[in-house]
Amino acid sequence: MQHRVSLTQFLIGEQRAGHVSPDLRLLLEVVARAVKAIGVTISKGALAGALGEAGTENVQGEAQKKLDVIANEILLQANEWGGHLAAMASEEVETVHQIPFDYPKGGYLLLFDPLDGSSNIDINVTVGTIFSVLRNPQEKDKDPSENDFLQPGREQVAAGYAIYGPSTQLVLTVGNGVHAFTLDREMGGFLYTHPFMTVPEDTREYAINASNIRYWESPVRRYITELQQGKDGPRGADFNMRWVASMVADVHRVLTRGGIFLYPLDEKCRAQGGKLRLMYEANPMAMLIEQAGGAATTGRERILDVVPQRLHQRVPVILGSRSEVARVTSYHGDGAASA
Ligand code: P6P
Repeated sequence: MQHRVSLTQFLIGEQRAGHVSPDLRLLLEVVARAVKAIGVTISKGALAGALGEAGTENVQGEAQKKLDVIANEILLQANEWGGHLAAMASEEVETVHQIPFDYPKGGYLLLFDPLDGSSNIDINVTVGTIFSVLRNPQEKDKDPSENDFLQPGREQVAAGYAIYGPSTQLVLTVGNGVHAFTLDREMGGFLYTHPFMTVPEDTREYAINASNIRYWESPVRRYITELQQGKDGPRGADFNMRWVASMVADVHRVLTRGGIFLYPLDEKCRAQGGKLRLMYEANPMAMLIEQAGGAATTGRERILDVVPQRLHQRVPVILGSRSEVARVTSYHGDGAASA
């Protein structure tokens, strides 16, 4: 039987190579245990009485699914006591979640979308958990403020996601490439299955919610129209489209076989600055994509260079195969950015 390296062995190797500190390694192990627990609850579906609406709204004004609330609680409770974190921030919680006073604080900030794509839960389609790790700029024993979280994505020390699909996988970067681990349900541990994932430079596959075409800015309308014209159009080749409406699933496909994922600025979300959240969706996914050789922009600037103004800030997201992201971004630079 093939011997597979465990997540723990991988992280100890990264620590010995100087890519992670002992505390960051332990933090990532806690996150891995939390997403295993989330995956177990999700896999039970209706049997756990966990489907359907929670009857509450999150800070985004979105109706929460029961599993949104459950996943959020699992991550908060798993990470409060370990001593690796100074504070946490969640898509489901308006303000910074401070570490209870009777627990020690550590040097990191953890941000997460506990259950991304939860509108897919009740139809049994792939969902995920997205997380980002920053250094705490605050003195050790002071409660971090929201401002302490407002660091550009290039400051992240780790980023990743769990994808709850036919298999449960943990996809992770600590700044030394992108690596994926598959959950061995019998042993209950993540095993190293995908070393150094890379995004092909070119692609013939794109992902966008095409029902928004009338709301897009002209550079995106131009780009998508050219793809739809296929070999008869200026691109001279046919393209395929996928849209799961679960960012983790769509980005995992890009990381696995290439592609370009777009949730661009449109007239519906212009007032909010975009649809997807910068701190715990766009930034971690942008770090993963760049670490895998791809690119990630808002259409106008590199996502990892965006200076955050608010914890739940939203941004346009265009990420994936480098040549396609460069093309769309260049169209925005053609001065045709009017809607
Ligand atoms: P739409 C899920 O709600 C999410 O935040 C992302 O995971 C996903 O890419 C996007 O929104 C889907 O948005 O407008 O297609 O439902």
